[in-house]
Amino acid sequence: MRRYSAFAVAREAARYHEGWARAWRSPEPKTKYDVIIVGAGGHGLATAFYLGRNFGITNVAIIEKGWLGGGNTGRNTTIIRSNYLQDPSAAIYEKSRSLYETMSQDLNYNVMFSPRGVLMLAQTEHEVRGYQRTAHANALQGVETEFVGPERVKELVPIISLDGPRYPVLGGLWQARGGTGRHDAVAWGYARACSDMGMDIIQQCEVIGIRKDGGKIVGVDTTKGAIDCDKLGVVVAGHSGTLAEMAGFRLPIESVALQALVSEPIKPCMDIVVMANTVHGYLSQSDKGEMVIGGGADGYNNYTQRGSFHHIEETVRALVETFPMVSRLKMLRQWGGIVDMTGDRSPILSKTPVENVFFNCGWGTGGFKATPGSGWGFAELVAKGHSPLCEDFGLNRFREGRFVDESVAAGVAH
Ligand code: FAD
Ligand code: PYC
Repeated sequence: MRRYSAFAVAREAARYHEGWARAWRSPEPKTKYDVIIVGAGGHGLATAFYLGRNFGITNVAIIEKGWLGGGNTGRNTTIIRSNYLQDPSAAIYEKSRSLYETMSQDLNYNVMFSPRGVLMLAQTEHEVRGYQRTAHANALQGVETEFVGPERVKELVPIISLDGPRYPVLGGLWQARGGTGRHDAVAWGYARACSDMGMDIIQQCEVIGIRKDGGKIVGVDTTKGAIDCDKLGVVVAGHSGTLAEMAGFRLPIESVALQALVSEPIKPCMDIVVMANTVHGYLSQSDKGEMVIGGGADGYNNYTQRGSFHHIEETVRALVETFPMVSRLKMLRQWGGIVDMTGDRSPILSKTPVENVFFNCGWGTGGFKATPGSGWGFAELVAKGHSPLCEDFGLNRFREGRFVDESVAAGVAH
């Protein structure tokens, strides 16, 4: 793979950009791989990358039913933070946040990580207490956050109205090293590096069956034929329940649509990310100037990758109270993704009842920020059978009642 650099950009500019190579190969599947990863979202690709980079396992196929990064990876609002309450969560999300800091250099691909800071507004007394508790927990975990008062909130976000009629702003949980990243670039960067290591990324290829022999994985059936493997990692977010059914067990997961929208581009007006979890709305400004707005999840299970008007109305109505300027914006686009929700709102990174089949799912509404950390830990689990980062996120926690409860603590109250 030829390295991307300022020199390469200048050279290609001089010859009409005709010398760029394709970023990744599109091979036909081989008959057998050491490891198959199902799902070329950020988490699947990151898993494959760290299998190669950290464990030297490169006879790997990543199988994707659509196009790589076309699932939730390309549909999220790109918020990156690690201000979780429970220790196992803080460990994996902080590992992830720190990997984002060097990701562009590690992948030789500009993922536009922007550590502009993330502020979670406290708009009820309950939220004030909750976020103060999280700030204390984060201090013990080595995660830098602080609870700030309304004056500091106004300094950080001058366009905010502190005196909302329903929910005045009482303070906020501030993580200065949180921020955003370009979600497609994360998938593309990992894909390019995986392809460069000799891994096969097979797009437009749906896994339709999982073959076992004596309780052990043998391979998968796909729309491009049967492919054998020694180990299988399933990383398919909202479709995890379907793949688990193919493998012969059930997962404690529900799939719902979560949606987002963007406004027309406007001049720079907000240089941090703000989340207003009580009213279910979050806001940041993209480099193009669009206001990126996230809303709530559907209240019923479904597999529809699109939004619904009542959510848009609800989200925008709520945000207008706190950000009156939103009322003057035209909205450009809206979309939805299918998120995989567990009861304790924590992920599943686990062995399964089928030998050498591993599942990585349950990231729900908050897995973009976890992409590199999840890949790092899950690769270790697949390669070695255990991983300190994944230990508390096994399937057995649901049977044994050892939940990692982030359902309200995570501050994404949907
Ligand atoms: P995906 O990117 O969905 O990848 C799974 C892949 O598996 C898909 O490409 C799919 O096509 C493929 N697949 C499924 N079934 C099969 C099959 N049978 N065969 C082959 N391939 C298959 N998180 C944050 O941290 N910050 C945010 O701001 C944020 N905002 C969000 C906003 C919205 C609107 C949505 C929908 C999500 C948001 N999230 C956010 C959550 C985040 O996007 C996800 O948790 C994360 O992207 C999941 O990544 P993934 O790689 O596991 O899944
Ligand atoms: O987890 O930070 C998050 C998030 C923001 C929007 C959706 N999820």
